[in-house]
Amino acid sequence: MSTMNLNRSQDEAELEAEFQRRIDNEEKIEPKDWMPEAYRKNLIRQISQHAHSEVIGMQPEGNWITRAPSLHRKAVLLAKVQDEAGHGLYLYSAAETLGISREELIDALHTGAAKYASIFNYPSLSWADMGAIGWLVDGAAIVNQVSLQRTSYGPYARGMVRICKEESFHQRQGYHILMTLMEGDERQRKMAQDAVNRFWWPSLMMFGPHDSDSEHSGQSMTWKIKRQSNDELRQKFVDQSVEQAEAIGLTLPDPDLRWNEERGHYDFGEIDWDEFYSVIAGNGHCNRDRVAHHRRAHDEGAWVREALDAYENKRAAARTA
Ligand code: BYC
Repeated sequence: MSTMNLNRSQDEAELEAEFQRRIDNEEKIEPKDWMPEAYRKNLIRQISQHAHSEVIGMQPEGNWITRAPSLHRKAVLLAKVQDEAGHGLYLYSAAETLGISREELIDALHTGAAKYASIFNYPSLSWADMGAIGWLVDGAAIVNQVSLQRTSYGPYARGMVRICKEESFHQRQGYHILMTLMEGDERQRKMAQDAVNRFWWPSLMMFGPHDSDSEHSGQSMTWKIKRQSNDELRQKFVDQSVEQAEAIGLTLPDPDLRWNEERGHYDFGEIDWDEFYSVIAGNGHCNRDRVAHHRRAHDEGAWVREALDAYENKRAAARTA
């Protein structure tokens, strides 16, 4: 190794040690700070996939806006779906602070290079699904995102604080839909139970593979990108959901679910990991439709982006003049 290269790798090692010291001290890393290239790449991966999930996640609920059972429910659902677009915006903006463009991020979604949460590849078949999505999907997202409020990258952590406030409203509106159906007639109660039966297991999959199979967890925990492991967060979600289900008379579709006095947690059955890996590989019920729909909406919005650019150029020209 030449002396110049040796000096460079020594400098790099010192910078990396200082970086880890700041992380260990709970300091936030900000966009202009030095960071290892692998930290930057890992964050772009996670934040952009998080953003894609928010935006693709608008589709299953968007499907029911025109069929909401009352004007009140329609207004609430519309506001909720708009919030998801906002979450996508905060997250894309946070990813952009790491030196990647919005076009590159969207392109990765369209080509399949970037994933989004597996749950959104399941269809929304009934009005009760709006309840199950709000209660379980947003509920699982909150458990994960509360933990991410303490993530080491400043813009991501701050985005999470705001997102969590909105998610609490989302979860309550979902629970309220299910509660109302459970107070209704036999058909309505069946509809609510059927939605929970279909969304329970995919919600548990939202937390990712078991810790022992989680490729990124080790490094992400050292860098405090992740603060709690996939299995820890999944357990927390199961524990909170059991009582909420019981309170309104719903049953969770898992015969192995029971309180474990020794552990102080609920035991639960094994997730169908073949299904999980098949869905994240692109073979879920809705993968192709979700991405095709996003592509179409993106293409149809091209004129808006062009108009914004033209306006910005005009303003810049006026400033120069
Ligand atoms: N779905 O090493 P692992 C919402 C991938 S939206 C798909 O454990 P990591 C809402 C993983 O990406 C909220 N893929 O990864 C919106 C990796 O593949 P790559 C969404 C998954 O990153 C609208 C591979 O499997 N929340 O609330 O350490 C309406 C190995 O996994 C999944 C977030 O996005 C999955 N479920 O941990 C309603 C949270 N799980 O990237 C509601 C932010 C794993 O190497 N993300 N994979 O190709 C995270 O916290 C972490 O990325 C995860 C995974 C816990 C999801």
